[in-house]
Amino acid sequence: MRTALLVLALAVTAALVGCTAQASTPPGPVETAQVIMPKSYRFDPVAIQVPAGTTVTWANQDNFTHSVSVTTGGFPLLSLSPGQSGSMTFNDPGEYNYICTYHAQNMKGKVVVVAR
Ligand SMILES: [Cu+2]
Repeated sequence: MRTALLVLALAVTAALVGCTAQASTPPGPVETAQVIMPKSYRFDPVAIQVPAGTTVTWANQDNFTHSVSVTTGGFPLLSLSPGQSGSMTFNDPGEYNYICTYHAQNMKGKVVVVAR
């Protein structure tokens, strides 16, 4: 019993140390599950970070139709008219780059999925 508690304490300490190391890294992805497409032709924030299993929502607030297409595949293509929102769920940790297929040169974003 005492050993189990000690192991737990060590695990918690390790987790805290991990958090501290992550917090000190320079500006990375924003921790949010909401991405806006404001005027004009961009994703905001460009890079987000979510825990595994999170449903991420994109809201098109621009005057043009945009899409969200994860470049590695395996995800639905979201095509969003002005004023529309769409979402998809990210279950596996990893980095998922995505583009708007209509404006692939200008509109690129990233979802970083971390283990819970
Ligand atoms: Cu677009």
